[in-house]
Amino acid sequence: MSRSALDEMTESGAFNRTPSTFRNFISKEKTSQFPSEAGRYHLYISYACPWASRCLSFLMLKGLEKAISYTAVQPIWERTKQNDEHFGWVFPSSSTEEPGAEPDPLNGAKSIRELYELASTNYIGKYTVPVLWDKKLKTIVNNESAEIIRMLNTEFNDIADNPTLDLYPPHLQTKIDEFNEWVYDTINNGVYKCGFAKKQGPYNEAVEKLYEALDKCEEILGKQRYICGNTLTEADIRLFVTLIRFDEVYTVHFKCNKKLLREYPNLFNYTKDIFQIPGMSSTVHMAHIKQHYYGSHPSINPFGIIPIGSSIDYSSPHDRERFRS
Ligand SMILES: N[C@@H](CCC(=O)N[C@@H](CS)C(=O)NCC(=O)O)C(=O)O
Repeated sequence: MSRSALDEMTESGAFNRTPSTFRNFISKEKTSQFPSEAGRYHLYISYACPWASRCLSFLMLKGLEKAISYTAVQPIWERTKQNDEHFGWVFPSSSTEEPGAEPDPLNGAKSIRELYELASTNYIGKYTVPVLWDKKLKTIVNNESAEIIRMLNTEFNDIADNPTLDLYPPHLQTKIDEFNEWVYDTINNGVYKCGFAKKQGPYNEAVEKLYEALDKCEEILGKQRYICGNTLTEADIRLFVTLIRFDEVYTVHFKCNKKLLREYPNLFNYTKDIFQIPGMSSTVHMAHIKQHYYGSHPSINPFGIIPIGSSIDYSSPHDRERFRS
């Protein structure tokens, strides 16, 4: 079993992500094991992690900040125990140590690994974020972001400030699912396949598919404001979390350098458009993003140097209002 994403390799040197293990669902049904009560659940995230960031985006967009608390870990992986070699997400010892990161307010855990060990005594697998934690049963409800965002979208509407926003509306579900599957493989996970490849062949294959997919998105976004039409959906948030990291990190760290995001007019303006939706900018912590990737993968960046980057201002004007939404 892999202890970290950097070990998830096939024999041929390709990156192969393993599935998440805690897969329970929160439900608006009062009798369910995990009912959607205000104040009961906590989301552990890293601002660096695209998968965790999509959960935080849903929490913000749905107006659930008062109902579901959250804590961000330190951006750079550290040793999680003195007596073994595992490196992973850790909490700071005080809230002043690293702006944005906070100590664990619930369990006083030192690492995300400790939370997994509290939830299950025989857990073997990766200690990933996001973690959706139940304060009442003191356990992990779910650690799969694709499922967490679905729960946040529908199950908390009684206590959400923005209950009418539906990012997975019934009439678009098939389209969103199809799009997600393709974007996950080629773009969201595609950049990781480029970056973590240990052989030229798997890198070549991943990078070719990645740019084919970006070109296709660029074309779609030349005709409509969002990726599934003129309404914002889950598919946009899932795409956004990768795009916002592209020029600052993936281009250099993961060798996705055929073209920058800002060389794609539609994709670039679209990324700004989504960044400017109220609540979204607070989900993007570029300092954490850069520190994490450049500082946590010594086999890719042995000296941990953070390249200067271009400090793009995603809050600058965009041209997406030309489409009716
Ligand atoms: N399937 C998970 C993937 C989450 C994931 O891979 N998170 C990464 C950070 S971007 C992580 O925590 N990795 C820890 C490790 O590899 O040890 C989800 O989407 O929720």
